[in-house]
Amino acid sequence: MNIIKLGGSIVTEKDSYRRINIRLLRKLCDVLSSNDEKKILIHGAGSFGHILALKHGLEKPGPLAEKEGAISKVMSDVLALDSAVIEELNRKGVRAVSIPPHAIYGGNKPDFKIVKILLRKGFVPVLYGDILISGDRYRIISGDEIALDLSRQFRPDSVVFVTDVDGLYDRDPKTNKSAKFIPILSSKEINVIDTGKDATGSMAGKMERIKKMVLYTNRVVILNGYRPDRLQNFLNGIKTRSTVIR
Ligand code: IP8
Repeated sequence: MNIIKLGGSIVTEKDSYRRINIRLLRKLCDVLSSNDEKKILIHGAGSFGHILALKHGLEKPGPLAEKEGAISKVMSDVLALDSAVIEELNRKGVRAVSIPPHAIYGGNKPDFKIVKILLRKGFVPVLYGDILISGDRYRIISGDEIALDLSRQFRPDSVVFVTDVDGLYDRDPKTNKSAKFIPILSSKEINVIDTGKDATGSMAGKMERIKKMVLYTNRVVILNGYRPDRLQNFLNGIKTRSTVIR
C-alpha cells in the first residue's frame, strides 16, 4: 500500500485564487488509474486554501472568536477542490472516496476506522489539507501532517510526494547554478535551508515530518508532478528521477 500526496502546487495554480490545474490533474489521475495497488491519496490545498488562510491570519492555531467566517470559507474552498479531484479520479475509474479530515480528527487524534474499511473494500480514500475545530479553537492541518499520521497507522510501502520540483538539491537550485541533485538520502542526513512560507510552514517543516515518516515506511519519495511519467515509472517499479529518503 502506498500513500501518495499530490501537492497543492500541482493540483492548483498556486497564485490564482481557486484555480485548478485541470490538465495536469487529469494526467495524474490517468497515471493513478493505471495502477491497481492499494493506495491512500492526499492532496494539498494550493490556491483553495493558502491564499485566504494567509489573508485572514489563520496560519497559526488560535481561538475561533471572530474568525468563523474566514474559517468556514476556507473549509468550503478546500472541500470544493477535493470534490473536483474526486470527480476527476472517478471519471478515470479510480474508486475514490472523500474523507474530510475535520470529520475524523476529534481535535487532534484521528480516527482512521473509515479509512481502513474503505481500503479493505477496494476504495481509494482521499484526504486533504483542511482546518480542524476543537473546543473553541481551530488549527490548519496540512496534507503532510495527515501523511505522517496515516503512515504511523498503516505502515505503507512508500509515501510519495508529488511536488513541483524534481526532488532535493544540496543547495537551492533557483539561486545556485552549481546545486547538486540528491537522488538518495538517509533521513539522518536531512539538513535543510528554509525556502519560503505558506500557511502550513516551510520546506524545513516538511523535512522534519519526512524524518519522522521514514520510521513507518520503507521510503519517502519526492518527485516532480509536472512530469507524470515519473510517477508512472515509480509506480511501475522503474527507476526515475526523484529523491528517495530512507
Ligand atoms: O496544502 C493546507 O494544506 P497543505 C490546508 O497540504 C489549508 O499544506 C487549509 C491551508
